[in-house]
Amino acid sequence: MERVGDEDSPDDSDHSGGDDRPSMQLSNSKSDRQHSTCGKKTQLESLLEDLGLEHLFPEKLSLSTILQIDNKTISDEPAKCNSDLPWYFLKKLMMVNVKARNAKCTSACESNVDAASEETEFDFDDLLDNQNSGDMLNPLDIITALFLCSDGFVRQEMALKMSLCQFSVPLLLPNCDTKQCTLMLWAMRDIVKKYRPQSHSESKGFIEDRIVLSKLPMISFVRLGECSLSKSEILNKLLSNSQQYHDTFVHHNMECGDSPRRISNGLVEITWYLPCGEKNMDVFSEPVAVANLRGDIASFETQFSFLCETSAAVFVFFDTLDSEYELLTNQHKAQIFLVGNHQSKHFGIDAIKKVATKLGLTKSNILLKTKQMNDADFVKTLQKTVSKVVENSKMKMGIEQMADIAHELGICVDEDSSECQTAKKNADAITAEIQDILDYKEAQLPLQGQIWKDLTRLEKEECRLKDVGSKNIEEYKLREKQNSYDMSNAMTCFINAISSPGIERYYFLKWMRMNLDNVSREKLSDLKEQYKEKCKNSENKEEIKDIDRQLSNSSLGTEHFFREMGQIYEASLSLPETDPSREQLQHLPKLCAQLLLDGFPLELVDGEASNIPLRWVSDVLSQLNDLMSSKSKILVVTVLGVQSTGKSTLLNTMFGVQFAVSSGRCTRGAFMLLIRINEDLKKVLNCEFMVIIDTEGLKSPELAQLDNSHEHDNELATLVVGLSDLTIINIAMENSTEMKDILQIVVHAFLRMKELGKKPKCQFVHQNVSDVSAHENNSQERKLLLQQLNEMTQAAAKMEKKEENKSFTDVMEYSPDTGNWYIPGLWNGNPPMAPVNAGYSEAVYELKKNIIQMLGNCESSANNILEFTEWMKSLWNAVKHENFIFSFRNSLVADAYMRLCTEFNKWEWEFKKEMYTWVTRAETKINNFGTVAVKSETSDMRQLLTQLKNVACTVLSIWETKLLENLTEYFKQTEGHVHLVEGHREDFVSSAKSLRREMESSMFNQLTAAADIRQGMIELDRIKENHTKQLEERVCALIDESWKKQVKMADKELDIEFDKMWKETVNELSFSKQKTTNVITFVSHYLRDNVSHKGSHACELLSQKSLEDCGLEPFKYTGDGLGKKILHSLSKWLNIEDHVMALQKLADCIIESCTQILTIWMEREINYHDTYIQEILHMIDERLQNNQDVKIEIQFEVSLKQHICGVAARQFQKLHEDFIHANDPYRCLNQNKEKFRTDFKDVFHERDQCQNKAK
Ligand SMILES: Nc1nc2c(ncn2[C@@H]2O[C@H](COP(=O)(O)OP(=O)(O)O)[C@@H](O)[C@H]2O)c(=O)[nH]1
Ligand SMILES: [Mg+2]
Repeated sequence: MERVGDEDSPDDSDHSGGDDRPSMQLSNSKSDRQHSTCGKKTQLESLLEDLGLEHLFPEKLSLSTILQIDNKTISDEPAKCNSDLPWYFLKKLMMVNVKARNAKCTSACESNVDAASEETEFDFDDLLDNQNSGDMLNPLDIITALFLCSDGFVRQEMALKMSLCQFSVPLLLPNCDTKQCTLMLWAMRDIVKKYRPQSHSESKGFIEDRIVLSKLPMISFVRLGECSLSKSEILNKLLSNSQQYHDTFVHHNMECGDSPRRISNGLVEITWYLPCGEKNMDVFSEPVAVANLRGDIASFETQFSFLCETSAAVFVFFDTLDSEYELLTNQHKAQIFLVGNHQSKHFGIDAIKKVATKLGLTKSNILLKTKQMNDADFVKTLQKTVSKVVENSKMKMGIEQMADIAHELGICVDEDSSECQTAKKNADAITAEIQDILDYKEAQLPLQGQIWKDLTRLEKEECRLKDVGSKNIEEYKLREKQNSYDMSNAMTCFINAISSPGIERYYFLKWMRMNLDNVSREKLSDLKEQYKEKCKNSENKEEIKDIDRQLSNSSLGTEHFFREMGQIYEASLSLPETDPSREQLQHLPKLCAQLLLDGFPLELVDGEASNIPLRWVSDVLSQLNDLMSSKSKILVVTVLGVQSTGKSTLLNTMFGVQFAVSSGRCTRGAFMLLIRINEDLKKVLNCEFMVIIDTEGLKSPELAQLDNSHEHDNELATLVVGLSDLTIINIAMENSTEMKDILQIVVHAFLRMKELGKKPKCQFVHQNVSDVSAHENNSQERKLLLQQLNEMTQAAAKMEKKEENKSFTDVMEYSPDTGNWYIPGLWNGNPPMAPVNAGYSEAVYELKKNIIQMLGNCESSANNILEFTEWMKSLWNAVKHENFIFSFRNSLVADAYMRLCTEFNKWEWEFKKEMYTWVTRAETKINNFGTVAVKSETSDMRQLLTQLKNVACTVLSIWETKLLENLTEYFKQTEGHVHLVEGHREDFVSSAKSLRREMESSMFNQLTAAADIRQGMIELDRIKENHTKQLEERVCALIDESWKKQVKMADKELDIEFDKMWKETVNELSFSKQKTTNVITFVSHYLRDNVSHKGSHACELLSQKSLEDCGLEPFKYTGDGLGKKILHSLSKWLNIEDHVMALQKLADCIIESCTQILTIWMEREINYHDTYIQEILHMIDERLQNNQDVKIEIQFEVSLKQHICGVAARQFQKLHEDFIHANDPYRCLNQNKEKFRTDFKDVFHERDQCQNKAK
């Protein structure tokens, strides 16, 4: 269709005037000469060769290549030769640097300048000899070449970043060799724009849409023949608002913009004007797409036809309109506007008239730049015309719809490949089923719902010693339940699709991601609207909570599918190894490992359940290890910060990755991804991969209302900081408090956990600070920050009895001088039309270089993936053990809570002791019941018991009231941050109440037991008292009988007779046998309770040894564990010796005291009571606390308590058994059995003899 070969066509760069024509000609002829020397090489080939890209054509450049970190990443060196240019452009573009297009080789121009300045006598002709030699490459050529060489995913990335920079992006990509062009539909699919048209400006609502789906009017700008107006520059002015000019399109007056275009003629670029809803700011009040064709429409008829078919209007720029008007009259669909320059030499009004009549154009369709007009005036006129078109146009079309038109015109679409189409079909099949997201998740992704949350709870409870024992069965049941689900339709499709070979799976994942985003966006925007509405009125707490839940429920992304996959896999592991449905899933970890290696993120922590699917993640990582060369070293970088403070944006800018950016979802969790380090940097960094972890949903206002929010946030933060070699702490001024809260808990948790043998490095990033003097001005603030961090570290250290940690830097590696980065705001101007701020990109780049440098100098805690996995497991285990601290907002609250606890424990102890004394007295009363001394009061034991119980209730009530009053009093005081725990007040009130209930039932039991014993004893006494009489009666009867029968009773028969009689007596007894209990379990319980607040390490130590095995040998403290680290240093070694000895002394002392108390109890012949072990523990605590001489390590404390409790438990058991033994009426009676038997026989013989004598 095109009539003229490009090589012959005159240069058609847009340029503003004819003045620099000669140089253009010159450069053109130069490049022509070049071409002729190249022989048979085509134009495209020769350009690609100049750029060093020939090996990547066509479409061979992949994301993994451009994302890897190499020498160029950290060197600031400018491009030296043409083959540097594409990489220079890509590097800058990936970091959304708006200066990316200003790529130029330094060698050429600098040498010119240098030469000129050195020469004393210079040739004036040089001044005219433009530096723009033929070597210079037009940025459009570089962009076109890169697009031609890139695969679909790089194209998407480039288009996305270009649109963030507010650069125009290719719509139709030409191939100047084949004359074929391609519609860049896929490439633009990732672009999502937010804007507010006039119609929404009242409500302050906005539209967020994937731009290829938005139906917008398109206005196209093309050139016919020569034109002295710079079309692109005029377009840029047209699109810029008055305060801020921005180069959307590359134009002639830009750096290298005047270099001849070698391959980019026929390129159609597109950009969008999107309003912000401010009348005074918006150039157009409604959104509009603007397309720009490079080159002459006479040479690119296909492109022109396409534009005429798809646009609302086509503006044709020209100088002369002689023969070409047929080209214009052939087209029908779009409105045609003629734009001419009256100032041009070639301008002829006659031709215009002719064309206008032929096309039936009115005056408004013809715009001429007259002599009286300057550029600004002209642009104004143009704006007015375009506005009118936009307002009245019915021709609105999304880019997706343009695909059909493209096909009709023989234009390819970049989505035509079968891989892309199959992938789309597969993805659509899954997402088309989604009606209601929550229902969908329940039906199709059931394993991650309540079951997974229950499993999580179970795991944590087990670790936190809340509920021991039943775990395994319950877990098994839950896994069984998971297995009972057939794999859902959606999951079957999903797994099949990601198992597809080659590039198809990546297309599929991208389609899924985009489809799901579209669905979620739709559902969530409505909920967000409601949320905002409800938040205005803070009364609606419940409703807000409900919307929160819905928001959380309504988010759906690919991570949910992967999460389900993980659960299916984990559940299958509980099946027998040969089970077909288990075998079927064995390949999943490998699949995911491959994806990770290709740069896809893996969900590390599922923030909704706040758990790591450990088996799944470690199997994936172990497969990853197999895929990488086995010793591949890694370094871990994490970003931490409050929700929506630009963390993902920061990482994406820094590493060119694609973490989800504020897509309106409310997710929580941590994702990791891998970035390859190129050969040239491996040595320097001493690692082959960088692991980047992004956290989501921390302190999210939407999630804050949900239960366990603090706990989940704190767990997540602690885990990721612990995992990383370097943590970027992202702070935006407005929410620095929340970040400080989290940091406190992280530091606090670190102090409690033994796992961390290293100090995590951290860097603070302050976003939205743009002043050049930021670093200077904020030194005060930095000091303050550090001071606050120090204070809270001290508070935490004090609570944990680790006072050697005096400052934040004792726990984390941080330098106030080099550890702070000030990053200006992301946008330069007002979104949506604002490009990314160059200052942002540059500042992030500085940070990136610094981070990489720092990592080069750091010793990694985990050297390879396997170690990382192990490290993660043990860290997570520690986090799971750590329940106490995570539930607080910050250390101050935790501290205040602890204080209250201590107070409360005191009151509780007092209460218990008092009740114990009372009960002991009551017991005495019961024991004395029926004896001569106290005969008076009541004669009935049951009556006495009831009486005592009534009194007990009164006493209990008095003490309960007292406890509650204490609590009220406590909350009245102003010191000690009492207000911080106001929220826990109710807990303590109910604690008091339940304590009373507990005491009541325990006291009643005690009284009843004592009464039982006493009753038995009374009966026993009665038996004893009566036994002589009874025996005599019985004996008489026997003797009578034997006389009657004339037989002599032998000893044996007497025995039988007695046994019969005994049995009858026993059967008549009203009391039963007393049972002994296992005291050791009670002791264990109280010991655990006592230690449980001392951190995960303490709990772990405790669970390592059972109490039965404790205290069997004399206590000997070796100081194991603490000595290991510093054994090598002799002086310290000696200190340790001293230290250990001091501890041993203290222990001996405490043990001695305990032994004394125990001995006293043992001598008293009383029954065991729970207060005894509590008293022992109290005493140990007191002694440990009061000791001033030695620092107490947790290992020491735990093992000492275990020792003492072990000894005590055995003694108590004996005490208890002895008591029962001594006080069981049943037993007492039995003890007397033989005596009775002898008595019986004696009486018999005596009587018998008497009888005989009498005869
Ligand atoms: N004004 C402004 N907006 C930003 C800045 N950084 C990020 N954003 C925007 O804030 C939103 C949330 O960013 P995102 O990276 O998803 O935050 P994350 O939740 O911390 O990961 C996005 O729409 C960003 O474009 C910034 O420095 N200034
Ligand atoms: Mg994020």
